[in-house]
Amino acid sequence: MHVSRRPTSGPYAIDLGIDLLNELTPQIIEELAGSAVEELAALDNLEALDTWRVSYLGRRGRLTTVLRGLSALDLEQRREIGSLANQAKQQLEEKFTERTDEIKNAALELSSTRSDFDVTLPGRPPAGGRLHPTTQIVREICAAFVGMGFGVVEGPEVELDRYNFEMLNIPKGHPARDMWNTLWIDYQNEDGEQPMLLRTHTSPMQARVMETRQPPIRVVVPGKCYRYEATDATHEWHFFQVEGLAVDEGITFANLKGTLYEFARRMFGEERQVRFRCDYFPFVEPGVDMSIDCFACDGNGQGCRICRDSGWIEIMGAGMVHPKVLERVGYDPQKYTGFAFGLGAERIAMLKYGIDDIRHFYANDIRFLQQF
Ligand code: FA5
Repeated sequence: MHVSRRPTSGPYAIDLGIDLLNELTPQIIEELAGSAVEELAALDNLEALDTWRVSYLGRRGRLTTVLRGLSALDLEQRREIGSLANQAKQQLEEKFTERTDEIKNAALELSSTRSDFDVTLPGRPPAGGRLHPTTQIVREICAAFVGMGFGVVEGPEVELDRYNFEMLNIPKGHPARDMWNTLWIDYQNEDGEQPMLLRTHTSPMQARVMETRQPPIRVVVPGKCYRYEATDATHEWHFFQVEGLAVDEGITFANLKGTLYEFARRMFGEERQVRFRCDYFPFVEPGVDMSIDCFACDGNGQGCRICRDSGWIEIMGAGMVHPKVLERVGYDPQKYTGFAFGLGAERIAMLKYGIDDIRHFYANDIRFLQQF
């Protein structure tokens, strides 16, 4: 007889208690299948059925082991025993499916005869998770700008004073620092300075992006910000902003207005009107705040809770990038100009969905969250 390269001891021989090369006969396969079918008929629950399946048909099951051992036999034996073993496998699989159905049906019949069990009741749907409303609105805002050719970048939440303030034309001791109530990181460098903080806005990414790229630049930066402030209906101590920055040759205030107007239409509808008013941020000149006409009262204002009778709702700060900011990152302000803007994501969601208190976002009340 042809002697195979396959081991005749090891897992194969141990599982079946025979030497596969010399003792595997058609009779052994018939006996194996016969005892498997007998065992199966005696089983009465799904757990036991699964154990049976693993022990005969599983990866290390007895019949699988026989099938694996076939390659050790010579051609003639392999043909004869192989065909028998495959038939046995098919038979066991069919019997297994039959017995599973029988047991399941029996369980169903039993339960339908019990008076406290109504088989016609609908099942309980599994509780599916979903994205937090802030995540949803941040993605929606970014998608609106991506549709206008902006890329998306992200930056660190623990930031350096240098980027949060100094590179943005706000040196140490400048009164404008009071516009951002800052949470400082409890760490001093060797000069006794406290240089790290939780970023108060996403504007530090303006400098970080410009330092590492050359114009043309068009990016939006979503991210979390932190401020040391008392909370109320429109203020959280942690919230999301989306920053925007565009720098190139020949960018004008008209580009800023056009881009933000288009954004307002994409977020709040085709009919929206926008209003720009002068505002002050040390890193832009001129600086503006942008409002949209109130969609709740259609801009007429009277008795409107959403816009507090004004007809307008402020949604962001913006402006033309200050020449000093461009200089600090090594750009020539004679050659390049740009615009920047920063909006509060939760405030946009509040306007869009009529949410009356920003504190709902992070109170973790499932009744609020599951509405989105
Ligand atoms: C800024 O943070 C500037 N960095 C925005 C900017 C960027 C101006 C680029 C010019 C150019 P301000 O502090 O106003 O500005 O915040 C911007 C937006 O963040 C606000 O309009 C508001 O929507 C949101 N925001 C500010 N503080 C809070 C707060 N405590 N809770 C929730 N949202 C806030």
